[in-house]
Amino acid sequence: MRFSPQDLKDMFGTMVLIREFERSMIELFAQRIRAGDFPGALHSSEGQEAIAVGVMSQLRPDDYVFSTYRGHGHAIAKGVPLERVTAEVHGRAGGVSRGFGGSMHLFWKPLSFMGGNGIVGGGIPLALGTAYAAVKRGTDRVTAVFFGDGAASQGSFHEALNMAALKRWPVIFVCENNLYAATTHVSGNCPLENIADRAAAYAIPGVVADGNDVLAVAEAAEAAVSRARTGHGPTLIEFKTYRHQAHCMVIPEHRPYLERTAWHQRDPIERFAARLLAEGVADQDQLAALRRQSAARLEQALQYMRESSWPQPSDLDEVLYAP
Ligand SMILES: Cc1ncc(C[n+]2csc(CCOP(=O)(O)OP(=O)(O)O)c2C)c(N)n1
Ligand SMILES: [Mg+2]
Repeated sequence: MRFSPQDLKDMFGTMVLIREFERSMIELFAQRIRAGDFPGALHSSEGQEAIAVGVMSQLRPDDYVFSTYRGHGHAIAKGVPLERVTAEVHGRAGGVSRGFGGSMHLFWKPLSFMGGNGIVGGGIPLALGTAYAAVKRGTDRVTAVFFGDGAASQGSFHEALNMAALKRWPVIFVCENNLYAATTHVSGNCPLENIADRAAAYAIPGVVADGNDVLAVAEAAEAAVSRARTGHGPTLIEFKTYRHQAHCMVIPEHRPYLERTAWHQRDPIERFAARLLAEGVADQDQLAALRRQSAARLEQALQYMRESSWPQPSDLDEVLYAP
């Protein structure tokens, strides 16, 4: 795996952009809720930025990605236009789904971003569809599907792993194990220490990696993508991570204070910054400039969102039915 200094700086900038985006969305949603305008649910991926950026660093623009309801980072890292993502989260007509989808339903066909899903584990079986289509059409496009630790105890997960393994379909199953499914600790729904150990039941590789280290994520993804692309079938990767925010804005924080502070010490952005400095890839001034650039980029997108109109009921047909 080789990254140029510019690649590494771009990855850092994208991680910062995702974090700025998530923080800004929480703030804007809170303002709207206070004003009596309920904008829907919001699930922040703050703390999990390294997984989105590391996995996408190994995918081509034409590789398929299935996301979750915690998917802002996946969309941004895949390269979905930030203006359109921002507008969608706020239900504006300029959004990727014309404002009818909101935070959990970001789709962008030009980059094969196959969308979020409000159903826990809902994207997992869908990923088999694009993987099968890629094989049928004789292409080498791979499919990556993201899901949580809770989703890995859904029936859909087991059926999909079984079938993808049997058919050797090109799927990368990306489990973001942030230790909790809403308020349930992972030990309350999985009897194994590692979710990745479930791969053994389907005779495919099961890999555990540090989800707060973007380079470790990229390395694990690289091996899985290469396997999938060369016809050797699926891989299950479990990334250990932690979300910085509560499950969503309407469920109060319940996780132990000491656990949260311990994980904050392993923040993926600060760790990556320290590494870039230690390896001489960037100095403090350059990192500060990258942070400012990401903030400015977000400001541009927020401006687009504010100027975007609201969707009209008459536009519904167009978004519901294919031409
Ligand atoms: C089929 C289904 N069951 C329950 C829910 C309610 N629900 C929404 S998020 C969530 C937790 C899922 O946790 P996990 O898969 O670990 O993902 P995370 O939220 O941690 O990213 C639950 C139970 C749902 N949306 N869909
Ligand atoms: Mg979880």
